[in-house]
This record gives sequence, C-alpha cells and structure tokens, in this order.
Amino acid sequence: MITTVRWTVLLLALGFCRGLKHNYIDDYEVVEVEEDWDLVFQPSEHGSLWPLPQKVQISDVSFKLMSSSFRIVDAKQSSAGPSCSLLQDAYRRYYEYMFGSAKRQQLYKSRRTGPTELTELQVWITSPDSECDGYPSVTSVESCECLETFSQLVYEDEYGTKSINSTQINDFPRFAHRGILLDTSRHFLPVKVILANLETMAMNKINVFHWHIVDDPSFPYLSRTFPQLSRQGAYHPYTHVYTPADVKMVIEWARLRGIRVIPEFDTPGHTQSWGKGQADLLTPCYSGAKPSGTFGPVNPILNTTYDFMKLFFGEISTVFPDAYVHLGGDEVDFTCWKSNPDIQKFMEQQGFGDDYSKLESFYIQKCVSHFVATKKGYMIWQEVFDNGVKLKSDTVVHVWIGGGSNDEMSRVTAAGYTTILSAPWYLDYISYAQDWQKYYKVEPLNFNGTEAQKKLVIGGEACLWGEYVDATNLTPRLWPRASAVAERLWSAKDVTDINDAFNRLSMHRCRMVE
Ligand code: CP6
Repeated sequence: MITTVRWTVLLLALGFCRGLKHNYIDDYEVVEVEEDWDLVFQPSEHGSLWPLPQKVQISDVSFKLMSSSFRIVDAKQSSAGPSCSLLQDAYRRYYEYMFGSAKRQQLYKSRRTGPTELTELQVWITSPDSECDGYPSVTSVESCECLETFSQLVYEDEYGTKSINSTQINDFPRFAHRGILLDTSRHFLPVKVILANLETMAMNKINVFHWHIVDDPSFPYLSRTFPQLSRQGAYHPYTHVYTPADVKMVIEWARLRGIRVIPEFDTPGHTQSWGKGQADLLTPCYSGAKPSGTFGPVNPILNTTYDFMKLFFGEISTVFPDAYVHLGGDEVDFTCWKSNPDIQKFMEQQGFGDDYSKLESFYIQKCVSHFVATKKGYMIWQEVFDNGVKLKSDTVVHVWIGGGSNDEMSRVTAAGYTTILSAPWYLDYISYAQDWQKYYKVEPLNFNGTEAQKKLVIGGEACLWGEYVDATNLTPRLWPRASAVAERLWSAKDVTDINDAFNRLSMHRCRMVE
C-alpha cells in the first residue's frame, strides 16, 4: 500500500522521530521526558487518513486510477452543476493533486481502461441550495469534504501507478469551528505564505482562519477609510501591508477551500500601532502631573474614540464577508489608565471606584452596542466575559487561559454563551520532541457541565502567535503540530489511539511536505 518513494521519505522522517529517551534542562531543572514520543512507524489499517473519518472501512479490493481516463464529475442527480465554479475548481485542484500537472497525462493517452480501473468519481451534492457562490459559515454542511478524503486514499506503487481501495466512509465533523490563529502583526507574513498555509489547513479540514491581523507592533491592514493607520503603523507602508486586493485574494482562496476568514481587530489593549496613524485614539500616560509621552490602551473617555470605531468597524464589516468579527478585548494593562488624571476623574464620575475592569467593560459595552449596526456577530477573548460585559446571546467567547480542562468553559457555557477553546493549543509554545501528542490528548468537553452546556462548545483554535514566527519558520512550526488539533476537533471522541495517530500522521506529514 505504500510506495517506495514514500517509504524513503518516511524513514528519513523517522530518523528524527525515533531516538532516545533522555533528560533535558528546562528552567535549570532536570526534567524527565514522559511523553511516549519514541513511537515506531507501522502502517495503519486506516491508511494515511487524517483527520480520521467518523466511520471508515477500507477493504482489500483495489482499483487502478489512470490520469488519462480518470475524471471527477458532477453526479447526474447532483443539485450543483457546471455553473458551480467552487466545485469545478476543487475537481481541477484535486485532480492535479492526485496526478500532478497536466503534461504527465499525455504519456498514457492511448491506454484502454481495464475492469479493475476506477474511471469516475461522481460528486453528488444533495442539499437543495448549494453554497457555490456564498461563503462558508458555522452552519455549512461539511459531511462532504470528500474530495480531500478521496485523495488521501489514493496511493502509488513503485512504478508510479495510482490505486485506491474500495472504502466505505460516513463522515462529518465533531465540532463546527476548527480554526487556526495566525498573527501578522508581530511579523508580517507575505500573502503567498498565508495562501500556502490555507492550502494546508484544507488538507487538515480546518475551516476557520482566525486572522490576528494587527496588534501592538504593526498595523499591516490597509484601511480605505483610514489609510494613515497602515501608512504610519505598518512595518513598511507599501511592502508590509495587506491591500484591499490582498485581503480579497486571501478570502477567496479560503472560500474555495471551505475556510472562513475571521479577522481580529483587538481593542482596547494591544493597540500601540493604531496610535501612530490616529491622533488621540490612545490614552496619554502620565508620569506624576505631566504626560510622559507614552501611550496606553484606547482612550475610553472620548467621544471621538467611538466615532472612529464606528467608521472603522463599519468598513471591516463590509470587507470581511464572514458573519463574525473577533473584537479581542484581552490583556488590558491598566497602568496607563490609572496614571491619567482625566481618566481618574471619569472613573469618579461614573462611580467605578478603583475597578478599572469596569472602565474596560464600559468601553467594550459601547463598542459592541455600536457594532450591532453592522449586523455581524462577534467573538471576544474570555476577559470580556469575565468582566461581566453584557453580550449578544450569539457571542462566541474565546477561552485562552488555563491550559487543559478548565473551569472557564464551565462558567462561560453555564452563562449560555457559545465558546471555543484555545487554552491547551498555544502552538507558539515550543518544547522538545513530539509535543503534538500533548495537543492530541486534549478532550475539549472535559469540564463540569450539563449536556446542554457541552453543546455550546462549537470547537477550538490552535494559536500561533507571531513573536518568534515569520515566513521562514511558520510552516514547520505549525505543521504537523496543528494537525493534532485538527483531528481532535474533527474525529469522534473515542479516536484516541496515539499509536494509530502516529502512524497516520507520519504519512500525512509526508503528504503535506509533498
Ligand atoms: N497577543 C495577544 C498575544 C497573546 C494574547 N493576545 C498571548 C498571551 C499569552 C501567551 C501567548 C499569547 N501574544 N493580542 C492573548 C490572547 Cl502565552
């Protein structure tokens, strides 16, 4: 079932994977490595499928696939036809993915088809209103990510002949929201790097690209309404920005692969770069009685702040088609607010006492109430919920603090909010050896709560923050580590066999490298 070529690649990879259990130094302490990471590759009964389908039965009956005769076509009964460019594009992509570029096809042009040859993959879309021209959403029917699965079943012998075994599959995702966060502020990521990783996300059936597009260090988003934000706030005003055309390209590339793009414009903290192009947006910090010349979070006491946010998020809601925008709200540092006499006065007037989280809530509350006009839903980091902000009932609370199973999930779902989990999946944290196993072993519903509460967990996201990641190391840091999260969020709860996962993941990794 496995080609010589693949075996060669695998053995090379295994050279790294195998090795010795030993001690290493971590924070000046000798730590015993406990992960069972020295697994030895054996072919899995599930081939190289990743993430594992809900139900799969691979038989011994195999069929040959010839590039000259094999076609992916619409089934006669399909509700989607040739006008569905999304599907036609996927057929072309997966054909090339399985057989390589068009030139090689010519070689076998005259071959006749044989009895054990598979000549057609018929794609039968049964939902009446197919989502060809629309954008994917949290309610999209995904039971047919079948082209990816089909292509993963195709294997090659040593002469390059492709085959596929007769296989029964019934598949659907366990969680609807399966995301990856990329951070384009700490380091700018060229569009082609983003596109390449969207392609890899599709190979892992990841369906949300959480685009943490701006933050303290830089503002690469080119706003039509406020072009000075990136002109002043980007690392470079022309080369390190995402133009409206770039953003469109990313969104369309993602759409064709069934991936939603959820942008995050994080406020009121993490906004240093916004202040460079927008006067009076940030709070002036004080040193004693005088402004120190430095700035803190967004200034929550000025009307001009809210006028700006209304216009800015008005633009964002038209540029990004997804039904959700991430409004951030994490890690607000109160030091600067505390130092500013105007803010102190405002706190007194409002009766907030010394509780600056009330001021933060005041700001977010005003923002979200303006945001309602955009008719979009919003996601927020967990602090916003923790601070007691009144949120729309369809708000998604993003849990990121506390590692593995944690009480925050209980609290958020007890309050009736939908939630996604990132706390155990911080891929910017690196450690020795196969840490994918740590991500793989997470059970997202492992918290105290009723069945109704568990239903509110719509998925999770692997976060790759960009402090130490740029175009040179992003791909190897993300893959195959994020694949572990992808399978946890797609496959059935009882898919926990680490050996089987290792065997499939080894081959899946080779496929991604290819
Ligand atoms: N940037 C932003 C970050 C982080 C967060 N928000 C972050 C915090 C702690 C760790 C990793 C990343 N770099 N905007 C928190 C959501 Cl360990």
